[in-house]
Amino acid sequence: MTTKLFGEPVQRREDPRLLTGRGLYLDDLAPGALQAAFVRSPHAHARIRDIDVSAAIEVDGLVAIYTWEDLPGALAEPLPLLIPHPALTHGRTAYPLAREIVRHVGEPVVMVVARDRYLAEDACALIEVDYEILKPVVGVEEAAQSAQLVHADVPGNVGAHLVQEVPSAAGLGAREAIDAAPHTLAFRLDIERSASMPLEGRGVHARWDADDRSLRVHSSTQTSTSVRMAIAAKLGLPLPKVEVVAPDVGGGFGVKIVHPWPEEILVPWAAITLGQEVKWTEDRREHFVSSAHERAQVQSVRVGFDDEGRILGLDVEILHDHGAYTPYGIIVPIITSTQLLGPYRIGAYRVEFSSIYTNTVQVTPYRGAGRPQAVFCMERTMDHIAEHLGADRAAVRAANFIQPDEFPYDQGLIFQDGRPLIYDSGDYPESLRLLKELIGWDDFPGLKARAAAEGRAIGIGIGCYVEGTGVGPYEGGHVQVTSDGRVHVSTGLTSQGQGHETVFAQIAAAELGVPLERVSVVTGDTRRFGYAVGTFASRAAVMSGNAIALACRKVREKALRIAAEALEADPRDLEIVDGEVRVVGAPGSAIPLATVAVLSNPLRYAFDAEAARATQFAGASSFDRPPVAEGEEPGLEGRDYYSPIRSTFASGMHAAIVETDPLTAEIRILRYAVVHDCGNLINPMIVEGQIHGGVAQGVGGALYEKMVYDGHGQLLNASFMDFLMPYATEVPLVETAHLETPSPLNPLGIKGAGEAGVIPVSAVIASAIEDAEGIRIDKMPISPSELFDLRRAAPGR
Ligand code: MCN
Repeated sequence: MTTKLFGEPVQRREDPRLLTGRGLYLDDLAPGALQAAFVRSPHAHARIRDIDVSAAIEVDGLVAIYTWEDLPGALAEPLPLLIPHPALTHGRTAYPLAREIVRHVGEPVVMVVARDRYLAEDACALIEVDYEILKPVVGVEEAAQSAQLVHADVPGNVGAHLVQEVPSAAGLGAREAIDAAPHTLAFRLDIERSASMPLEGRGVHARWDADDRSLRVHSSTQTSTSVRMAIAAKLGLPLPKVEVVAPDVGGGFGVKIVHPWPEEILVPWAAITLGQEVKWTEDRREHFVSSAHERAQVQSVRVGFDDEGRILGLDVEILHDHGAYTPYGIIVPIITSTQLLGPYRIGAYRVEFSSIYTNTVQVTPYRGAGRPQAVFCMERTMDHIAEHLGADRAAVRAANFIQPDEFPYDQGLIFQDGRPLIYDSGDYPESLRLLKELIGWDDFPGLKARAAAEGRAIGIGIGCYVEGTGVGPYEGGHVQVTSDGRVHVSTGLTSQGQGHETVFAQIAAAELGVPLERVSVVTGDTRRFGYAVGTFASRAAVMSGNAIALACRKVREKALRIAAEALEADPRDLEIVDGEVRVVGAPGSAIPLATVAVLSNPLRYAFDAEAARATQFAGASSFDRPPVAEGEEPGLEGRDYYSPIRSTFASGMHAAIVETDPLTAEIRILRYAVVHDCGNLINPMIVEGQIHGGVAQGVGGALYEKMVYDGHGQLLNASFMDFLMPYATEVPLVETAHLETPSPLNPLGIKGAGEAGVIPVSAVIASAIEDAEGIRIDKMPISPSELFDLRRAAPGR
């Protein structure tokens, strides 16, 4: 690296555009397009007997009505199951429009296209669907025991069942190790159902070019290349004839990785069929009942430990509520079950999960993806052990830590990518030291006693986690220097607010030795970069960051080769500084990168008079240009891919101080501290922003956000009037410290950061409330009224 840009808190260059209303989101596009709307099931489980559209077709401005019967070829088949797994013996996905049976409230049944959304909604309201109501199955424990089936051919509603077991060094199974341990505990931990709530919902717009027979799609997606492949496959189009662009995306948080969403293939199909532009923008109610939820797990723990709190055996059984379908496989419970061990060396471990269908909205990854549940499980276990032993909660954790000299550390499990789960680097004791210092852990008992003397109840909580980030299989980067000296970077993955325009420019500017202002970045546009996986699993920095760095290194080498010839120097004696290739130690001997770009492409002399004069080609015909050197390609550009051998493991520790109101049981977070390690930081300010945003989401998950279903499968709080989220007033100031243990697995030494903030928050807040109240908190989120009830039920209160 030649400049200091890497690691600097550079201001986000996308912010002036996004914060002054100049962002271009899906609904800003094509205002004149036809609009789609959907009739969605009002029942959680029903058979469709008949669909009567006779009244709807009278609506003035109606263009088309489609049901499943109208869908051709592959479009009429169930949506793809994106991540199959051998344990998912009964994976099921929905049809784009319901075929005969609906399995949750909100499932799309009819698509209507009209001149505008109002008319489309009017027509939807006039469509009569005759349903035979079937008994729904709601609640994961009920579904696991019910004779009533969500899918008639899935016995016991069990989609998947998986057991992983790692015996102790002495060969004891987890259950044997627990039985032989000096202390044992058993308890149950629940996390309720929640969901990502990006400001902008899903949305898609499609335009068919009948002359070129090509399709241009905009989608508010986290995976534009995969959406493109799905559309091409489902609509039978050649891949090069389909382009997908993610415009500015107003948040995704996981829900926009599912692909294709039914609307993402139905709207393009309607655009082709009608020969007109068609658009659909999700409304908030649709987001609640027709996208995806997460969390929703019941976890039963048995643990055996010694007098120091070291865990000798851990046995966890998980009931995972999958909702009605499994489009994203069983990635959530797999992540919970494999990431549960956190920063700890556990004697023997056994985890078993069953993934259960219910007549509710499907469950797919939401920021953190199974890890908040895992951390809640492990960190509550640590607290229970500490309480049992009368030990300090931080000390119990420290007694179990993997030590810095033990990396790479093999947890003996198979990770979500099918590879062994091996931690690459970290320093957990140092993280804990930093955290204790930051929050004032050792001074807290004094603070608590003083508060108690004033009649105030305060408590401190702690939570640690390890997070697999930067999962493969690959990501790519393309870098081009043009003859004006500008650097154009593109990568196929998309951005939803993470600041990629800034960080990828920082990487390119640092690698190429050019000023940051000269670098522009394009993401999520299949016209610019066709091969990509997408933005999820905190992978963009590791994957595209390294791919872009590798592409820059190719470009740099080429620039040095070309400049060496022009400067009559050895490439090894050259450096690039401030956009100039210089002979080291002889600053007068230099050539701008812009000129190197001209030299790289003989035809450029025709368009760059100065370069032509300087190189004696002024006035020469286009055939008189010098040849491209053997083995080179014209142009100063390069493309490279990064494909990791396995995931990197970021880590962190959070602590919070809360106060609970003695009368109203209101819970206030007084302080929140984070120590975070995502390897080398590209931009510490952006990482802090990501962490703060994650903590805010975590506070929502800990204290406010839960989906409330009734026994009929109706979501009772499907609006922002009833689904509580924290405002800025409820989110504490987050005090952050960074630790940088570089990953040895990738050239930039990076680990991911995008989900970290949300992961331990429920565990930390539960720990702090428990400390303040002396009452067990084994279920999250917790509201004041629930805390009030717990107080009343607590013995002696
Ligand atoms: N970064 C860095 N140095 C590191 C690691 C990361 O400077 N060592 C920077 C990255 O360059 C990037 C940001 O931090 O700008 C997050 O990087 P990364 O961890 O790679 O995460 P992704 O970019 O892949 O983003 C995905 C992640 C996930 S999985 C969810 S969910 C999520 C999140 O990011 N959704 C978000 N953050 C979000 N932020 C916003 N505003 N909106 C969302 O929908």
